[in-house]
Amino acid sequence: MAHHTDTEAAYQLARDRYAALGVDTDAALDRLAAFSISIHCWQGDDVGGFEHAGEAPGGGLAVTGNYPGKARTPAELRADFEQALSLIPGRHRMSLHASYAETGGRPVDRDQIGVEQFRGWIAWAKQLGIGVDFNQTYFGHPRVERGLTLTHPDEGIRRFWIEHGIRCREIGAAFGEALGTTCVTNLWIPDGMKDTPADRRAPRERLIESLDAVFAKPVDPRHNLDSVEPKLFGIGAESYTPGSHEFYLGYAVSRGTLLTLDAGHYHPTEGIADKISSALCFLPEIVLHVSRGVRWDSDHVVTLTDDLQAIAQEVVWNGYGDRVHIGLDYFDASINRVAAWVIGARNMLEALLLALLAPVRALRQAELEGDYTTRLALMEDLKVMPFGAVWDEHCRRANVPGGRDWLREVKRYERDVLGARS
Ligand code: RNT
Ligand code: ZN
Repeated sequence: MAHHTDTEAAYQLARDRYAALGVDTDAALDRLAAFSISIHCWQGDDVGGFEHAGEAPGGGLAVTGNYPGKARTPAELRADFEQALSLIPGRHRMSLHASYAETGGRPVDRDQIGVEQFRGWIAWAKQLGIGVDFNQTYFGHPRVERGLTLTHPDEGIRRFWIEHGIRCREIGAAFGEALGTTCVTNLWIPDGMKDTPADRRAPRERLIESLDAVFAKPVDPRHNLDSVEPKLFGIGAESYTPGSHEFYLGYAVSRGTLLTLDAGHYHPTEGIADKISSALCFLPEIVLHVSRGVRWDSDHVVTLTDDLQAIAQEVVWNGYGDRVHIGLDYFDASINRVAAWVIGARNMLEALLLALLAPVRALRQAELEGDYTTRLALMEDLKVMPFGAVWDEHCRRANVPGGRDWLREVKRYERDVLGARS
């Protein structure tokens, strides 16, 4: 492990290099510390939840791998999450799914859940001092019939899922109120068609009706904000999804909900970075599900790709920090799950730091003057700046291992804690 003085010495050199570019690294670190990432609970147990152990989520969500040590209970999931948090600089949130309800051994169906099933989560989050975001769970349930929920032609099935949606907003508001920080409740449905539909219109019109019923009752926006999440296709829904991008963009703008942009939900070369400033021309706030699509999978662990950097640049360079709720959404069961959390969250923060360390004013000045040569040259020069030294200093200030030292902690946790699970 690098001695603290080495980290600081490297930082001083880096600070001077950035200062020469007109970038204040200390200011960048202060701004980075203010970012709060909503870290998804579902990486910890392969989107399992606690309703019925061991069932695949379905709904086009495929989790592959069987790395040992998966969390089997709320206590284990919380312990693993806390372990991950201890290795991620900053103060972050948890994004929880309704399927993580604690029903105390008796079945409580999705149209029956309420805040009682989430008291344990509220108490835990309160004690940890973290905020919670919430998600309706429209998958992994027998009433997802033919892969359909809120768009199902059967009114009874729609009604069941509408009731679920309503209850989740109430639970979200309870989280927000109890924890003193607004909960964003995110609605995504798996509905779609494997093959060419004969009717693209009716399911969308049913979806509007269902959503309007879910969102009918006003909820105090200080406690809960609603967001809707588009997707273009999924496994088993290759030909049509009623809840597409245009559909939800129109819905969010007309109804005043937030819109969730998931980086894995678009066509392979279609990033979400460029959608951010467009959506925010018409919506006050949006949610990001930062993920990494690889071919047909939308949910690989977030790595420090150009796509991720482009997302962070849009948020930082446009001053959208207050209007964009950054969340993570991926699941990989083929590697240590705690490490998967840590890697993705640290990469998100690293991307934000890279964006904070760019001389935006100089870049934009060159652009305004039509000097695209300078703009390109500067953007490329930035890639070889000593960013790692600034990141390590950030970790040091946050009392979190820098570089790859965090991995040693994960390995120790795997040996001592995860290894004892069978
Ligand atoms: C699915 C959506 C959705 C889920 C999680 C589990 O494609 O991205 O957000 O991944 O809610
Ligand atoms: Zn998502």
